[in-house]
Amino acid sequence: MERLTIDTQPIEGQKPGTSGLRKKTKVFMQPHYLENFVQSIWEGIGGVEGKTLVLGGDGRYFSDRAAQVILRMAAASGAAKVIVGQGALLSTPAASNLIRKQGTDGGIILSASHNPGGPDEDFGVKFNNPNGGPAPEEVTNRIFEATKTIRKYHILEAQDLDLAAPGSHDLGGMTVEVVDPVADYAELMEELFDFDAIRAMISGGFRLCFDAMHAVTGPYAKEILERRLGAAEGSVMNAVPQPDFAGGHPDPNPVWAKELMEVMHGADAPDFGAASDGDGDRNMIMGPGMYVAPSDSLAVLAANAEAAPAYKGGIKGVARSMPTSRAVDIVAERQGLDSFETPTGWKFFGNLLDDGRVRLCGEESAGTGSDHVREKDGLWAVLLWLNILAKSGKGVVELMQDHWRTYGRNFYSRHDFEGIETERANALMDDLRVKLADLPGTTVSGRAVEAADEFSYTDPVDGSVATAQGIRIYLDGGARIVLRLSGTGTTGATLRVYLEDRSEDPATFDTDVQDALKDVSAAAHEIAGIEHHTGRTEPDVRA
Ligand code: VG1
Ligand code: CO
Repeated sequence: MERLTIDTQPIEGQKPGTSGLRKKTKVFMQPHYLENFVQSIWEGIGGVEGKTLVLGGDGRYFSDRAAQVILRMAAASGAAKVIVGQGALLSTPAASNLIRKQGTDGGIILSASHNPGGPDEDFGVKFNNPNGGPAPEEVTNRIFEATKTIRKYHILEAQDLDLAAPGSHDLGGMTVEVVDPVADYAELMEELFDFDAIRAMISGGFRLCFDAMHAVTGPYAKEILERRLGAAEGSVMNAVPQPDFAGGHPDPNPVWAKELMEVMHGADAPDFGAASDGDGDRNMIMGPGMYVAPSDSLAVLAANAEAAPAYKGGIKGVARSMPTSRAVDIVAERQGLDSFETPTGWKFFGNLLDDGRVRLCGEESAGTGSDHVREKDGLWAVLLWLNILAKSGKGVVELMQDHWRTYGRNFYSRHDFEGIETERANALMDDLRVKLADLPGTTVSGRAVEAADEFSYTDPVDGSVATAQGIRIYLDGGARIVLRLSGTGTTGATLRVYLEDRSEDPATFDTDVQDALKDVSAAAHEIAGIEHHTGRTEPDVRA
Protein backbone atom coordinates (compact mmCIF):
# COMPACT_ATOMS: atom_id res chain seq x y z
CA MET A 1 0.00 0.00 0.00
CA GLU A 2 1.43 3.29 -1.04
CA ARG A 3 1.36 6.39 1.14
CA LEU A 4 0.46 9.35 -1.02
CA THR A 5 1.08 13.00 -0.29
CA ILE A 6 -1.45 15.12 -2.14
CA ASP A 7 -1.01 18.83 -2.89
CA THR A 8 -3.96 20.95 -1.90
CA GLN A 9 -5.03 24.56 -1.23
CA PRO A 10 -6.87 26.02 1.78
CA ILE A 11 -10.65 25.97 1.32
CA GLU A 12 -12.61 28.83 2.80
CA GLY A 13 -15.26 28.42 5.48
CA GLN A 14 -14.05 25.31 7.28
CA LYS A 15 -14.81 26.80 10.68
CA PRO A 16 -16.44 24.38 13.14
CA GLY A 17 -19.70 25.77 14.59
CA THR A 18 -21.78 24.88 17.67
CA SER A 19 -21.15 21.19 17.01
CA GLY A 20 -18.43 20.47 14.43
CA LEU A 21 -18.27 21.38 10.75
CA ARG A 22 -21.66 21.17 9.02
CA LYS A 23 -22.18 21.79 5.33
CA LYS A 24 -24.29 20.63 2.44
CA THR A 25 -23.28 17.06 1.57
CA LYS A 26 -22.26 18.22 -1.92
CA VAL A 27 -19.84 20.69 -0.37
CA PHE A 28 -18.23 17.86 1.58
CA MET A 29 -18.07 15.80 -1.62
CA GLN A 30 -16.00 18.42 -3.46
CA PRO A 31 -12.43 17.36 -4.25
CA HIS A 32 -10.15 17.69 -1.19
CA TYR A 33 -12.90 19.19 1.03
CA LEU A 34 -13.18 16.33 3.53
CA GLU A 35 -9.48 15.51 3.25
CA ASN A 36 -8.42 19.09 4.00
CA PHE A 37 -10.58 19.17 7.11
CA VAL A 38 -9.43 15.78 8.37
CA GLN A 39 -5.74 16.63 7.89
CA SER A 40 -6.44 19.88 9.77
CA ILE A 41 -7.96 17.88 12.63
CA TRP A 42 -4.72 15.85 12.84
CA GLU A 43 -2.81 19.14 12.84
CA GLY A 44 -5.09 20.69 15.49
CA ILE A 45 -4.65 17.77 17.89
CA GLY A 46 -0.88 17.55 17.50
CA GLY A 47 -0.84 14.65 15.02
CA VAL A 48 -2.25 11.11 15.20
CA GLU A 49 0.98 9.15 15.19
CA GLY A 50 0.70 6.17 17.54
CA LYS A 51 -2.80 7.23 18.63
CA THR A 52 -6.04 5.28 18.92
CA LEU A 53 -9.27 6.85 17.72
CA VAL A 54 -12.98 5.98 17.58
CA LEU A 55 -14.92 6.49 14.33
CA GLY A 56 -18.63 6.29 13.60
CA GLY A 57 -21.73 8.32 12.94
CA ASP A 58 -25.44 8.43 12.25
CA GLY A 59 -25.16 6.55 8.95
CA ARG A 60 -26.32 9.44 6.80
CA TYR A 61 -25.59 9.59 3.07
CA PHE A 62 -21.82 9.83 2.34
CA SER A 63 -20.84 8.44 5.78
CA ASP A 64 -19.62 5.17 4.26
CA ARG A 65 -17.36 7.00 1.80
CA ALA A 66 -16.14 9.47 4.41
CA ALA A 67 -15.31 6.64 6.85
CA GLN A 68 -13.07 4.91 4.28
CA VAL A 69 -11.26 8.17 3.52
CA ILE A 70 -10.71 8.94 7.21
CA LEU A 71 -9.36 5.44 7.87
CA ARG A 72 -6.89 5.75 4.99
CA MET A 73 -5.82 9.19 6.22
CA ALA A 74 -5.37 8.00 9.81
CA ALA A 75 -3.25 5.10 8.57
CA ALA A 76 -1.16 7.38 6.36
CA SER A 77 -0.43 9.65 9.31
CA GLY A 78 0.70 6.80 11.53
CA ALA A 79 -2.31 6.16 13.82
CA ALA A 80 -1.99 2.89 15.75
CA LYS A 81 -5.63 1.89 15.77
CA VAL A 82 -9.15 3.02 14.89
CA ILE A 83 -12.21 1.48 16.55
CA VAL A 84 -15.14 1.73 14.12
CA GLY A 85 -18.81 1.02 14.75
CA GLN A 86 -20.14 -1.74 12.50
CA GLY A 87 -21.36 -0.21 9.24
CA ALA A 88 -19.65 3.02 10.37
CA LEU A 89 -22.59 3.48 12.75
CA LEU A 90 -22.29 4.87 16.27
CA SER A 91 -24.73 7.14 18.02
CA THR A 92 -23.04 10.25 19.38
CA PRO A 93 -23.41 9.17 23.04
CA ALA A 94 -22.22 5.64 22.19
CA ALA A 95 -19.15 7.13 20.48
CA SER A 96 -18.50 9.24 23.56
CA ASN A 97 -18.78 6.13 25.73
CA LEU A 98 -16.37 4.12 23.55
CA ILE A 99 -13.80 6.91 23.57
CA ARG A 100 -13.87 6.95 27.37
CA LYS A 101 -14.20 3.24 28.01
CA GLN A 102 -11.33 2.27 25.71
CA GLY A 103 -9.14 5.12 26.94
CA THR A 104 -8.60 6.35 23.38
CA ASP A 105 -7.12 9.61 22.18
CA GLY A 106 -10.46 10.88 20.91
CA GLY A 107 -12.75 10.19 18.01
CA ILE A 108 -14.43 11.45 14.88
CA ILE A 109 -18.22 11.54 14.62
CA LEU A 110 -19.83 11.77 11.18
CA SER A 111 -23.17 13.49 11.64
CA ALA A 112 -25.19 16.61 11.06
CA SER A 113 -27.44 15.56 13.93
CA HIS A 114 -31.08 16.58 13.43
CA ASN A 115 -30.45 18.11 10.00
CA PRO A 116 -31.85 16.09 7.07
CA GLY A 117 -29.47 13.82 5.15
CA GLY A 118 -28.98 12.90 1.50
CA PRO A 119 -27.10 14.18 -1.55
CA ASP A 120 -28.94 17.52 -1.39
CA GLU A 121 -29.05 17.80 2.38
CA ASP A 122 -26.48 18.04 5.17
CA PHE A 123 -23.32 16.30 6.33
CA GLY A 124 -20.99 16.96 9.25
CA VAL A 125 -17.71 16.01 10.89
CA LYS A 126 -16.85 16.54 14.53
CA PHE A 127 -13.79 15.74 16.63
CA ASN A 128 -14.21 14.63 20.25
CA ASN A 129 -11.48 14.81 22.87
CA PRO A 130 -10.12 11.90 24.95
CA ASN A 131 -12.69 12.76 27.66
CA GLY A 132 -15.39 11.79 25.12
CA GLY A 133 -16.71 15.32 24.73
CA PRO A 134 -16.83 17.67 21.74
CA ALA A 135 -13.49 19.43 21.26
CA PRO A 136 -13.44 22.72 23.16
CA GLU A 137 -12.98 26.00 21.30
CA GLU A 138 -9.24 26.05 21.93
CA VAL A 139 -8.97 22.86 19.82
CA THR A 140 -11.53 23.80 17.16
CA ASN A 141 -9.72 27.13 16.75
CA ARG A 142 -6.46 25.30 16.11
CA ILE A 143 -8.22 23.06 13.57
CA PHE A 144 -9.69 26.10 11.83
CA GLU A 145 -6.27 27.80 11.73
CA ALA A 146 -4.83 24.67 10.11
CA THR A 147 -7.52 24.74 7.38
CA LYS A 148 -6.27 28.22 6.43
CA THR A 149 -2.68 27.19 5.74
CA ILE A 150 -2.95 23.58 4.57
CA ARG A 151 -0.88 22.69 1.48
CA LYS A 152 -0.67 18.87 1.66
CA TYR A 153 -2.47 15.89 3.05
CA HIS A 154 -1.51 12.24 3.43
CA ILE A 155 -3.60 9.28 2.41
CA LEU A 156 -3.00 5.61 1.82
CA GLU A 157 -3.77 4.09 -1.54
CA ALA A 158 -5.82 1.03 -0.56
CA GLN A 159 -9.02 -0.90 -1.20
CA ASP A 160 -12.12 -0.22 0.90
CA LEU A 161 -12.27 -2.18 4.13
CA ASP A 162 -15.30 -4.31 4.90
CA LEU A 163 -16.98 -2.48 7.78
CA ALA A 164 -20.18 -4.52 7.58
CA ALA A 165 -19.12 -7.20 10.07
CA PRO A 166 -17.29 -7.07 13.41
CA GLY A 167 -13.62 -8.05 13.24
CA SER A 168 -10.06 -6.81 12.96
CA HIS A 169 -8.26 -5.56 9.84
CA ASP A 170 -4.79 -4.32 9.05
CA LEU A 171 -4.59 -1.12 7.02
CA GLY A 172 -0.98 -0.33 6.18
CA GLY A 173 0.16 -1.19 9.70
CA MET A 174 -2.80 0.41 11.46
CA THR A 175 -5.37 -1.82 13.18
CA VAL A 176 -9.01 -1.26 12.32
CA GLU A 177 -11.33 -2.90 14.80
CA VAL A 178 -14.97 -3.07 13.77
CA VAL A 179 -17.23 -3.36 16.83
CA ASP A 180 -20.91 -3.87 17.60
CA PRO A 181 -22.13 -0.27 18.07
CA VAL A 182 -24.79 -1.16 20.64
CA ALA A 183 -23.24 -3.65 23.12
CA ASP A 184 -21.07 -1.36 25.29
CA TYR A 185 -23.69 1.35 25.37
CA ALA A 186 -26.47 -1.02 26.43
CA GLU A 187 -24.23 -2.37 29.17
CA LEU A 188 -23.58 1.16 30.48
CA MET A 189 -27.33 1.85 30.60
CA GLU A 190 -27.86 -1.32 32.65
CA GLU A 191 -25.29 -0.07 35.15
CA LEU A 192 -26.95 3.33 35.55
CA PHE A 193 -30.61 2.40 35.84
CA ASP A 194 -32.86 0.03 37.71
CA PHE A 195 -33.76 -2.23 34.79
CA ASP A 196 -35.66 -4.62 37.09
CA ALA A 197 -38.00 -1.85 38.21
CA ILE A 198 -38.61 -0.69 34.64
CA ARG A 199 -39.14 -4.26 33.46
CA ALA A 200 -41.66 -4.84 36.22
CA MET A 201 -43.55 -1.67 35.28
CA ILE A 202 -43.68 -2.75 31.62
CA SER A 203 -44.76 -6.30 32.38
CA GLY A 204 -47.46 -4.77 34.60
CA GLY A 205 -49.06 -3.26 31.49
CA PHE A 206 -47.22 0.06 31.02
CA ARG A 207 -47.01 0.77 27.29
CA LEU A 208 -44.48 2.92 25.46
CA CYS A 209 -43.71 4.14 21.99
CA PHE A 210 -40.28 5.26 20.79
CA ASP A 211 -39.80 6.94 17.42
CA ALA A 212 -36.26 6.45 16.10
CA MET A 213 -37.12 8.65 13.12
CA HIS A 214 -35.30 6.29 10.66
CA ALA A 215 -32.04 7.34 12.32
CA VAL A 216 -29.28 5.84 14.42
CA THR A 217 -31.15 5.06 17.67
CA GLY A 218 -33.28 2.31 16.05
CA PRO A 219 -30.91 -0.58 16.84
CA TYR A 220 -30.15 0.84 20.31
CA ALA A 221 -33.80 1.28 21.24
CA LYS A 222 -34.76 -2.16 19.90
CA GLU A 223 -32.06 -3.82 21.98
CA ILE A 224 -32.67 -1.85 25.18
CA LEU A 225 -36.40 -1.13 25.23
CA GLU A 226 -37.74 -4.22 23.49
CA ARG A 227 -35.18 -6.96 24.16
CA ARG A 228 -33.78 -6.04 27.57
CA LEU A 229 -36.78 -4.26 29.10
CA GLY A 230 -39.55 -6.29 27.52
CA ALA A 231 -41.53 -3.59 25.70
CA ALA A 232 -43.79 -5.15 23.07
CA GLU A 233 -42.28 -5.71 19.67
CA GLY A 234 -43.09 -2.71 17.51
CA SER A 235 -42.88 -0.30 20.46
CA VAL A 236 -39.90 1.17 18.59
CA MET A 237 -41.04 2.64 15.31
CA ASN A 238 -39.03 3.77 12.27
CA ALA A 239 -36.25 1.63 13.71
CA VAL A 240 -34.06 0.98 10.66
CA PRO A 241 -31.43 3.70 10.08
CA GLN A 242 -31.60 5.05 6.54
CA PRO A 243 -29.05 7.27 4.76
CA ASP A 244 -31.72 9.91 4.05
CA PHE A 245 -33.87 9.30 7.17
CA ALA A 246 -36.67 8.38 4.76
CA GLY A 247 -36.67 11.97 3.54
CA GLY A 248 -37.54 13.41 6.95
CA HIS A 249 -35.95 15.78 9.45
CA PRO A 250 -34.75 13.52 12.27
CA ASP A 251 -35.49 16.31 14.73
CA PRO A 252 -37.52 15.30 17.79
CA ASN A 253 -39.91 18.19 18.24
CA PRO A 254 -43.68 18.57 17.83
CA VAL A 255 -43.25 19.71 14.22
CA TRP A 256 -40.97 16.96 12.87
CA ALA A 257 -41.94 14.07 15.16
CA LYS A 258 -45.47 14.23 13.76
CA GLU A 259 -45.99 10.48 13.81
CA LEU A 260 -45.24 10.29 17.52
CA MET A 261 -47.45 13.32 18.19
CA GLU A 262 -50.35 11.55 16.47
CA VAL A 263 -49.86 8.37 18.46
CA MET A 264 -49.62 10.26 21.75
CA HIS A 265 -52.67 12.39 21.02
CA GLY A 266 -54.66 9.40 19.78
CA ALA A 267 -57.52 7.69 21.62
CA ASP A 268 -55.40 4.65 22.52
CA ALA A 269 -52.25 6.57 23.43
CA PRO A 270 -49.60 4.57 25.32
CA ASP A 271 -48.38 5.72 28.73
CA PHE A 272 -45.11 7.10 27.47
CA GLY A 273 -43.80 8.42 24.17
CA ALA A 274 -40.31 9.46 23.13
CA ALA A 275 -38.20 10.24 20.08
CA SER A 276 -34.55 10.86 19.34
CA ASP A 277 -32.66 12.67 16.60
CA GLY A 278 -30.35 11.67 13.74
CA ASP A 279 -27.32 10.93 15.90
CA GLY A 280 -29.14 9.88 19.07
CA ASP A 281 -28.15 12.69 21.40
CA ARG A 282 -31.49 14.52 21.59
CA ASN A 283 -34.74 13.39 23.18
CA MET A 284 -38.38 14.31 23.16
CA ILE A 285 -40.65 13.11 25.96
CA MET A 286 -44.43 12.79 25.86
CA GLY A 287 -47.23 11.54 28.05
CA PRO A 288 -50.71 10.74 26.78
CA GLY A 289 -51.87 14.03 25.22
CA MET A 290 -48.89 15.93 26.67
CA TYR A 291 -45.65 17.19 25.18
CA VAL A 292 -42.99 17.77 27.84
CA ALA A 293 -40.90 20.84 27.02
CA PRO A 294 -37.18 19.97 27.16
CA SER A 295 -36.50 22.64 29.79
CA ASP A 296 -39.23 21.14 31.99
CA SER A 297 -37.84 17.68 31.37
CA LEU A 298 -34.43 18.80 32.64
CA ALA A 299 -36.04 20.24 35.78
CA VAL A 300 -38.04 17.06 36.45
CA LEU A 301 -34.98 14.87 35.93
CA ALA A 302 -32.92 17.05 38.28
CA ALA A 303 -35.63 16.94 40.95
CA ASN A 304 -36.04 13.15 40.76
CA ALA A 305 -32.69 11.79 39.59
CA GLU A 306 -32.08 9.94 42.85
CA ALA A 307 -34.66 7.36 41.78
CA ALA A 308 -31.92 5.87 39.58
CA PRO A 309 -29.08 3.88 41.19
CA ALA A 310 -26.40 5.96 39.42
CA TYR A 311 -27.58 9.20 41.03
CA LYS A 312 -28.53 7.88 44.45
CA GLY A 313 -25.91 9.87 46.29
CA GLY A 314 -27.23 13.14 44.80
CA ILE A 315 -26.20 15.09 41.76
CA LYS A 316 -24.19 17.89 43.43
CA GLY A 317 -24.82 20.42 40.69
CA VAL A 318 -26.67 21.07 37.45
CA ALA A 319 -25.83 23.11 34.39
CA ARG A 320 -28.02 24.46 31.63
CA SER A 321 -27.25 26.35 28.46
CA MET A 322 -28.09 30.03 28.75
CA PRO A 323 -31.23 29.99 26.55
CA THR A 324 -32.67 27.01 28.47
CA SER A 325 -35.49 28.01 30.82
CA ARG A 326 -34.70 28.64 34.45
CA ALA A 327 -37.05 25.90 35.68
CA VAL A 328 -34.02 23.81 36.66
CA ASP A 329 -32.50 26.73 38.61
CA ILE A 330 -35.52 26.68 40.92
CA VAL A 331 -35.01 22.97 41.58
CA ALA A 332 -31.31 23.60 42.26
CA GLU A 333 -32.10 26.46 44.64
CA ARG A 334 -34.65 24.46 46.64
CA GLN A 335 -32.51 21.33 46.79
CA GLY A 336 -29.25 23.10 47.57
CA LEU A 337 -27.52 22.12 44.31
CA ASP A 338 -24.93 24.27 42.57
CA SER A 339 -26.12 25.59 39.23
CA PHE A 340 -24.30 26.91 36.18
CA GLU A 341 -25.34 28.82 33.06
CA THR A 342 -23.17 28.05 30.01
CA PRO A 343 -23.18 29.06 26.33
CA THR A 344 -25.14 26.96 23.82
CA GLY A 345 -23.45 23.70 22.82
CA TRP A 346 -22.44 20.61 24.76
CA LYS A 347 -18.73 21.40 24.64
CA PHE A 348 -19.21 23.98 27.39
CA PHE A 349 -20.39 21.34 29.89
CA GLY A 350 -17.23 19.24 29.54
CA ASN A 351 -15.07 20.96 32.15
CA LEU A 352 -17.89 21.13 34.72
CA LEU A 353 -18.52 17.40 34.31
CA ASP A 354 -14.82 16.47 34.31
CA ASP A 355 -14.27 18.53 37.44
CA GLY A 356 -17.20 16.87 39.25
CA ARG A 357 -19.05 20.16 39.74
CA VAL A 358 -22.23 18.95 38.05
CA ARG A 359 -23.69 15.56 37.22
CA LEU A 360 -26.70 16.62 35.13
CA CYS A 361 -26.93 19.11 32.31
CA GLY A 362 -29.31 20.10 29.58
CA GLU A 363 -30.34 22.38 26.78
CA GLU A 364 -33.70 23.68 25.64
CA SER A 365 -33.04 22.07 22.25
CA ALA A 366 -34.00 18.61 23.53
CA GLY A 367 -30.58 17.72 24.92
CA THR A 368 -30.13 16.20 28.36
CA GLY A 369 -27.25 14.22 29.76
CA SER A 370 -25.03 13.44 32.70
CA ASP A 371 -21.48 12.57 33.65
CA HIS A 372 -21.85 9.00 32.32
CA VAL A 373 -20.56 10.27 28.94
CA ARG A 374 -19.57 13.71 27.64
CA GLU A 375 -22.37 14.17 25.10
CA LYS A 376 -26.05 14.67 25.51
CA ASP A 377 -27.84 11.36 25.37
CA GLY A 378 -31.34 10.73 24.04
CA LEU A 379 -31.92 7.16 25.20
CA TRP A 380 -30.34 7.89 28.57
CA ALA A 381 -33.00 10.58 29.14
CA VAL A 382 -35.73 8.15 28.12
CA LEU A 383 -34.42 5.55 30.57
CA LEU A 384 -34.08 8.04 33.42
CA TRP A 385 -37.70 9.08 32.84
CA LEU A 386 -38.80 5.43 32.82
CA ASN A 387 -36.81 4.77 36.00
CA ILE A 388 -38.43 7.74 37.73
CA LEU A 389 -41.92 6.70 36.60
CA ALA A 390 -41.30 3.12 37.75
CA LYS A 391 -40.14 4.24 41.19
CA SER A 392 -42.79 6.90 41.74
CA GLY A 393 -45.72 4.95 40.32
CA LYS A 394 -46.88 8.18 38.67
CA GLY A 395 -47.65 8.83 35.00
CA VAL A 396 -45.94 11.51 32.90
CA VAL A 397 -48.86 13.94 33.18
CA GLU A 398 -49.21 13.54 36.92
CA LEU A 399 -45.47 13.87 37.51
CA MET A 400 -45.34 17.05 35.42
CA GLN A 401 -48.33 18.60 37.16
CA ASP A 402 -46.96 17.73 40.60
CA HIS A 403 -43.68 19.33 39.58
CA TRP A 404 -45.37 22.60 38.59
CA ARG A 405 -47.39 22.65 41.82
CA THR A 406 -44.19 22.26 43.82
CA TYR A 407 -41.85 24.53 41.86
CA GLY A 408 -44.10 26.78 39.76
CA ARG A 409 -44.19 26.75 35.96
CA ASN A 410 -41.77 28.38 33.53
CA PHE A 411 -43.71 28.73 30.28
CA TYR A 412 -41.22 28.37 27.49
CA SER A 413 -40.98 28.34 23.71
CA ARG A 414 -38.33 28.90 21.06
CA HIS A 415 -39.30 30.67 17.85
CA ASP A 416 -37.00 30.07 14.88
CA PHE A 417 -36.84 32.34 11.86
CA GLU A 418 -34.98 30.32 9.25
CA GLY A 419 -33.17 31.11 6.01
CA ILE A 420 -32.63 34.81 6.71
CA GLU A 421 -29.96 36.55 4.67
CA THR A 422 -26.82 36.55 6.79
CA GLU A 423 -26.27 40.33 6.53
CA ARG A 424 -29.81 41.07 7.62
CA ALA A 425 -29.56 38.72 10.59
CA ASN A 426 -26.26 40.29 11.61
CA ALA A 427 -27.75 43.77 11.27
CA LEU A 428 -30.59 42.81 13.62
CA MET A 429 -28.13 41.59 16.24
CA ASP A 430 -25.88 44.65 15.79
CA ASP A 431 -28.79 47.06 16.22
CA LEU A 432 -29.92 45.22 19.30
CA ARG A 433 -26.45 45.36 20.83
CA VAL A 434 -26.40 49.15 20.46
CA LYS A 435 -29.82 49.45 22.14
CA LEU A 436 -29.14 47.23 25.13
CA ALA A 437 -27.88 49.84 27.57
CA ASP A 438 -31.03 51.96 27.11
CA LEU A 439 -33.57 49.15 27.60
CA PRO A 440 -33.70 48.80 31.41
CA GLY A 441 -36.43 51.04 32.83
CA THR A 442 -38.49 51.08 29.62
CA THR A 443 -41.82 49.28 29.22
CA VAL A 444 -42.47 47.19 26.12
CA SER A 445 -45.81 45.50 25.33
CA GLY A 446 -46.85 46.15 28.90
CA ARG A 447 -43.76 44.51 30.40
CA ALA A 448 -41.04 46.45 32.21
CA VAL A 449 -37.46 45.68 31.18
CA GLU A 450 -35.38 45.02 34.29
CA ALA A 451 -32.00 44.23 32.75
CA ALA A 452 -30.38 43.45 29.41
CA ASP A 453 -26.94 42.26 28.38
CA GLU A 454 -24.92 40.18 25.96
CA PHE A 455 -23.87 36.87 27.48
CA SER A 456 -20.16 36.16 28.03
CA TYR A 457 -18.99 33.06 29.82
CA THR A 458 -15.86 32.50 31.84
CA ASP A 459 -15.27 28.81 32.39
CA PRO A 460 -14.86 28.37 36.16
CA VAL A 461 -12.47 25.44 35.68
CA ASP A 462 -9.92 26.66 33.12
CA GLY A 463 -10.73 30.38 32.94
CA SER A 464 -11.35 30.36 29.17
CA VAL A 465 -13.73 33.07 27.97
CA ALA A 466 -16.48 32.85 25.33
CA THR A 467 -17.95 36.18 24.26
CA ALA A 468 -21.03 37.20 22.21
CA GLN A 469 -23.06 34.15 23.20
CA GLY A 470 -26.52 35.70 22.82
CA ILE A 471 -28.56 38.62 24.08
CA ARG A 472 -30.57 38.37 27.30
CA ILE A 473 -33.42 40.69 28.14
CA TYR A 474 -35.04 40.28 31.56
CA LEU A 475 -38.62 41.46 32.04
CA ASP A 476 -40.66 41.89 35.21
CA GLY A 477 -42.48 38.89 36.65
CA GLY A 478 -39.63 36.49 35.93
CA ALA A 479 -39.92 36.70 32.15
CA ARG A 480 -36.96 36.62 29.80
CA ILE A 481 -36.21 36.99 26.10
CA VAL A 482 -33.03 35.59 24.55
CA LEU A 483 -31.90 36.15 20.97
CA ARG A 484 -29.02 34.47 19.16
CA LEU A 485 -28.06 33.20 15.73
CA SER A 486 -27.78 29.48 15.14
CA GLY A 487 -24.33 27.95 14.71
CA THR A 488 -25.41 24.69 13.08
CA GLY A 489 -27.26 25.76 9.93
CA THR A 490 -25.97 25.28 6.41
CA THR A 491 -27.98 27.88 4.48
CA GLY A 492 -28.29 31.56 5.41
CA ALA A 493 -28.90 32.46 9.05
CA THR A 494 -31.43 31.21 11.58
CA LEU A 495 -32.56 33.66 14.25
CA ARG A 496 -33.55 31.93 17.46
CA VAL A 497 -35.85 33.83 19.81
CA TYR A 498 -36.28 32.14 23.18
CA LEU A 499 -39.30 33.20 25.25
CA GLU A 500 -39.92 32.48 28.91
CA ASP A 501 -42.44 33.57 31.52
CA ARG A 502 -43.02 32.39 35.04
CA SER A 503 -46.14 31.62 37.02
CA GLU A 504 -46.69 30.25 40.51
CA ASP A 505 -50.48 30.28 40.21
CA PRO A 506 -51.82 26.74 39.61
CA ALA A 507 -54.91 28.23 37.92
CA THR A 508 -52.66 29.27 35.00
CA PHE A 509 -50.75 26.00 34.59
CA ASP A 510 -52.99 24.62 31.86
CA THR A 511 -52.78 27.73 29.69
CA ASP A 512 -51.62 27.09 26.13
CA VAL A 513 -47.90 27.88 26.04
CA GLN A 514 -48.07 30.20 23.03
CA ASP A 515 -50.95 32.12 24.62
CA ALA A 516 -49.08 32.41 27.90
CA LEU A 517 -46.11 33.89 26.02
CA LYS A 518 -48.01 36.34 23.78
CA ASP A 519 -46.90 39.53 25.44
CA VAL A 520 -43.31 38.33 25.87
CA SER A 521 -43.26 37.45 22.17
CA ALA A 522 -44.71 40.86 21.26
CA ALA A 523 -42.02 42.51 23.38
CA ALA A 524 -39.32 40.50 21.57
CA HIS A 525 -40.62 41.59 18.17
CA GLU A 526 -40.79 45.20 19.24
CA ILE A 527 -37.38 45.35 20.88
CA ALA A 528 -35.51 43.49 18.14
CA GLY A 529 -37.42 44.92 15.16
CA ILE A 530 -37.80 41.43 13.73
CA GLU A 531 -40.20 42.42 10.96
CA HIS A 532 -38.15 45.49 10.07
CA HIS A 533 -34.95 43.46 9.71
CA THR A 534 -36.24 40.18 8.30
CA GLY A 535 -39.63 40.99 6.79
CA ARG A 536 -41.09 38.18 8.93
CA THR A 537 -43.92 38.36 11.39
CA GLU A 538 -44.29 34.64 12.07
CA PRO A 539 -41.56 32.10 12.90
CA ASP A 540 -40.97 28.96 10.80
CA VAL A 541 -40.82 26.72 13.87
CA ARG A 542 -42.22 27.08 17.36
CA ALA A 543 -40.42 24.49 19.44
C1 VG1 B 1 -28.29 23.79 18.17
C2 VG1 B 1 -28.93 23.88 19.53
C3 VG1 B 1 -27.89 23.59 20.60
C4 VG1 B 1 -27.26 22.23 20.34
C5 VG1 B 1 -26.70 22.18 18.94
C6 VG1 B 1 -26.16 20.81 18.59
O1 VG1 B 1 -27.29 24.77 18.05
O2 VG1 B 1 -29.50 25.14 19.73
O3 VG1 B 1 -28.52 23.65 21.86
O4 VG1 B 1 -26.22 21.99 21.26
O5 VG1 B 1 -27.71 22.50 18.00
O6 VG1 B 1 -27.12 19.82 18.77
P1 VG1 B 1 -27.53 26.18 17.29
O7 VG1 B 1 -26.20 26.87 17.30
O8 VG1 B 1 -28.05 25.84 15.93
O9 VG1 B 1 -28.59 26.88 18.07
V1 VG1 B 1 -27.10 18.44 17.82
O10 VG1 B 1 -28.24 17.40 18.37
O11 VG1 B 1 -27.07 19.14 16.39
O12 VG1 B 1 -25.51 17.77 18.02
CO1 CO C 1 -27.94 15.48 17.69
